[in-house]
Amino acid sequence: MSKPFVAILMGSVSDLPTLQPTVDILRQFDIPFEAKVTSAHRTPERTHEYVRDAERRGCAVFIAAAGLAAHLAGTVAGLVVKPVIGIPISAGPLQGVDALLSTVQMPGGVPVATVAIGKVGARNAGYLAAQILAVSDSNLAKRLSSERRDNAVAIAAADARVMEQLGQG
Ligand code: RP5
Repeated sequence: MSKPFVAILMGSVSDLPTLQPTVDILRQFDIPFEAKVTSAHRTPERTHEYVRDAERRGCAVFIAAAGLAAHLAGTVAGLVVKPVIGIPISAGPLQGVDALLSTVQMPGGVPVATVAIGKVGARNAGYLAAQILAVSDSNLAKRLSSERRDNAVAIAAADARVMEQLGQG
Protein backbone atom coordinates (compact mmCIF):
# COMPACT_ATOMS: atom_id res chain seq x y z
CA MET A 1 0.00 0.00 0.00
CA SER A 2 1.38 3.45 -0.88
CA LYS A 3 2.20 5.89 1.93
CA PRO A 4 -0.60 8.30 2.88
CA PHE A 5 0.11 11.81 1.64
CA VAL A 6 -0.76 15.38 2.55
CA ALA A 7 -2.48 17.66 0.05
CA ILE A 8 -1.68 21.36 0.27
CA LEU A 9 -4.26 23.54 -1.46
CA MET A 10 -3.81 27.27 -1.96
CA GLY A 11 -6.31 29.78 -3.29
CA SER A 12 -3.75 31.62 -5.40
CA VAL A 13 -0.16 31.28 -6.48
CA SER A 14 0.41 34.47 -4.45
CA ASP A 15 -0.09 32.28 -1.33
CA LEU A 16 2.88 30.04 -2.16
CA PRO A 17 5.65 32.04 -0.39
CA THR A 18 3.64 31.93 2.85
CA LEU A 19 3.39 28.14 2.55
CA GLN A 20 7.13 27.50 2.27
CA PRO A 21 7.37 26.60 6.01
CA THR A 22 4.66 23.94 5.54
CA VAL A 23 6.66 22.41 2.71
CA ASP A 24 9.87 22.60 4.76
CA ILE A 25 8.36 20.74 7.73
CA LEU A 26 6.78 18.03 5.59
CA ARG A 27 10.10 17.53 3.79
CA GLN A 28 12.00 17.47 7.10
CA PHE A 29 9.87 14.53 8.24
CA ASP A 30 9.86 12.80 4.83
CA ILE A 31 6.09 13.12 4.50
CA PRO A 32 4.86 12.81 0.92
CA PHE A 33 2.79 15.76 -0.22
CA GLU A 34 1.37 17.40 -3.28
CA ALA A 35 0.45 21.03 -3.78
CA LYS A 36 -2.39 22.48 -5.83
CA VAL A 37 -3.50 26.00 -6.71
CA THR A 38 -7.26 25.99 -6.69
CA SER A 39 -9.83 28.42 -5.37
CA ALA A 40 -13.15 27.89 -3.62
CA HIS A 41 -14.51 30.91 -5.49
CA ARG A 42 -12.65 31.18 -8.75
CA THR A 43 -12.35 27.46 -9.61
CA PRO A 44 -15.03 25.70 -7.53
CA GLU A 45 -15.40 22.68 -9.82
CA ARG A 46 -11.64 22.15 -10.05
CA THR A 47 -11.47 22.29 -6.24
CA HIS A 48 -14.20 19.67 -5.83
CA GLU A 49 -12.66 17.39 -8.45
CA TYR A 50 -9.19 17.63 -6.98
CA VAL A 51 -10.29 17.00 -3.39
CA ARG A 52 -12.37 13.95 -4.29
CA ASP A 53 -9.59 12.55 -6.46
CA ALA A 54 -6.92 13.18 -3.78
CA GLU A 55 -9.04 11.41 -1.19
CA ARG A 56 -9.46 8.43 -3.53
CA ARG A 57 -5.68 8.30 -4.06
CA GLY A 58 -4.90 8.16 -0.32
CA CYS A 59 -4.68 11.73 0.92
CA ALA A 60 -4.74 11.48 4.73
CA VAL A 61 -4.65 15.18 5.67
CA PHE A 62 -5.70 18.27 3.72
CA ILE A 63 -4.07 21.64 4.34
CA ALA A 64 -5.91 24.58 2.77
CA ALA A 65 -4.56 28.13 2.68
CA ALA A 66 -6.44 31.19 1.47
CA GLY A 67 -6.72 34.90 2.07
CA LEU A 68 -9.52 37.49 2.18
CA ALA A 69 -12.97 35.79 2.40
CA ALA A 70 -11.19 32.47 2.81
CA HIS A 71 -13.58 29.62 2.11
CA LEU A 72 -11.15 27.06 0.73
CA ALA A 73 -10.57 25.07 3.94
CA GLY A 74 -14.30 25.09 4.72
CA THR A 75 -15.11 23.88 1.22
CA VAL A 76 -12.64 21.01 1.55
CA ALA A 77 -14.03 20.14 4.99
CA GLY A 78 -17.50 19.92 3.48
CA LEU A 79 -16.31 17.36 0.95
CA VAL A 80 -14.30 14.90 3.08
CA VAL A 81 -14.11 13.45 6.57
CA LYS A 82 -10.31 13.55 6.59
CA PRO A 83 -8.67 16.11 8.91
CA VAL A 84 -8.57 19.57 7.32
CA ILE A 85 -6.10 22.20 8.51
CA GLY A 86 -6.80 25.80 7.53
CA ILE A 87 -4.12 28.46 7.17
CA PRO A 88 -5.42 32.03 7.05
CA ILE A 89 -3.30 34.12 4.67
CA SER A 90 -2.68 37.82 5.18
CA ALA A 91 -3.64 39.17 1.76
CA GLY A 92 -5.52 42.45 2.12
CA PRO A 93 -6.14 45.53 4.24
CA LEU A 94 -7.41 43.43 7.18
CA GLN A 95 -4.04 41.62 7.30
CA GLY A 96 -5.48 38.12 7.58
CA VAL A 97 -8.10 38.72 10.27
CA ASP A 98 -10.74 38.36 7.55
CA ALA A 99 -9.23 35.03 6.47
CA LEU A 100 -8.84 33.89 10.10
CA LEU A 101 -12.51 34.41 10.86
CA SER A 102 -13.64 32.93 7.55
CA THR A 103 -11.52 29.83 8.19
CA VAL A 104 -12.13 29.28 11.89
CA GLN A 105 -15.84 30.01 12.21
CA MET A 106 -17.12 26.74 10.79
CA PRO A 107 -20.58 25.47 11.63
CA GLY A 108 -20.84 22.51 14.00
CA GLY A 109 -20.08 19.13 12.46
CA VAL A 110 -17.70 20.41 9.79
CA PRO A 111 -14.45 21.23 11.59
CA VAL A 112 -11.41 23.02 10.23
CA ALA A 113 -8.35 22.92 12.51
CA THR A 114 -7.31 26.53 12.05
CA VAL A 115 -3.73 27.61 12.71
CA ALA A 116 -2.31 31.13 13.13
CA ILE A 117 -2.28 33.72 10.34
CA GLY A 118 0.64 33.58 7.92
CA LYS A 119 4.01 31.84 8.08
CA VAL A 120 3.83 30.83 11.75
CA GLY A 121 0.52 29.12 11.03
CA ALA A 122 1.98 27.54 7.90
CA ARG A 123 4.80 26.05 9.96
CA ASN A 124 2.36 24.71 12.54
CA ALA A 125 0.16 23.28 9.78
CA GLY A 126 3.15 21.16 8.76
CA TYR A 127 3.68 20.00 12.34
CA LEU A 128 -0.02 19.35 12.92
CA ALA A 129 -0.25 17.26 9.75
CA ALA A 130 2.82 15.32 10.90
CA GLN A 131 1.29 14.76 14.33
CA ILE A 132 -1.96 13.49 12.79
CA LEU A 133 -0.01 11.01 10.65
CA ALA A 134 2.11 10.06 13.67
CA VAL A 135 -0.99 8.60 15.38
CA SER A 136 -0.52 5.56 13.15
CA ASP A 137 3.21 5.90 12.44
CA SER A 138 5.37 5.23 15.50
CA ASN A 139 8.62 6.09 13.72
CA LEU A 140 7.27 9.53 12.80
CA ALA A 141 6.01 9.99 16.38
CA LYS A 142 9.53 9.24 17.68
CA ARG A 143 11.06 11.78 15.30
CA LEU A 144 8.58 14.45 16.40
CA SER A 145 9.26 13.73 20.09
CA SER A 146 12.98 13.80 19.49
CA GLU A 147 12.73 17.23 17.85
CA ARG A 148 10.73 18.52 20.82
CA ARG A 149 13.47 17.27 23.18
CA ASP A 150 16.17 18.93 21.06
CA ASN A 151 14.23 22.21 21.17
CA ALA A 152 13.92 21.99 24.95
CA VAL A 153 17.68 21.39 25.26
CA ALA A 154 18.38 24.38 22.97
CA ILE A 155 16.17 26.64 25.11
CA ALA A 156 17.84 25.49 28.32
CA ALA A 157 21.24 26.22 26.73
CA ALA A 158 20.07 29.69 25.61
CA ASP A 159 18.79 30.36 29.12
CA ALA A 160 22.18 29.41 30.58
CA ARG A 161 23.94 31.80 28.16
CA VAL A 162 21.58 34.66 29.06
CA MET A 163 22.12 34.05 32.78
CA GLU A 164 25.87 34.09 32.24
CA GLN A 165 25.77 37.28 30.15
CA LEU A 166 23.74 39.00 32.84
CA GLY A 167 26.01 37.75 35.59
CA GLN A 168 23.27 35.75 37.24
CA GLY A 169 24.96 32.34 36.90
C1 RP5 B 1 -7.51 34.43 -2.09
O1 RP5 B 1 -7.34 35.74 -2.46
C2 RP5 B 1 -6.17 33.80 -2.27
O2 RP5 B 1 -6.01 32.70 -1.40
C3 RP5 B 1 -5.20 34.89 -1.98
O3 RP5 B 1 -4.73 34.83 -0.63
C4 RP5 B 1 -6.03 36.16 -2.15
C5 RP5 B 1 -5.51 37.05 -3.24
O4 RP5 B 1 -5.38 36.31 -4.42
P1 RP5 B 1 -4.69 36.94 -5.70
O5 RP5 B 1 -5.49 38.15 -6.08
O6 RP5 B 1 -3.28 37.28 -5.31
O7 RP5 B 1 -4.73 35.86 -6.76
O8 RP5 B 1 -8.45 33.77 -2.86
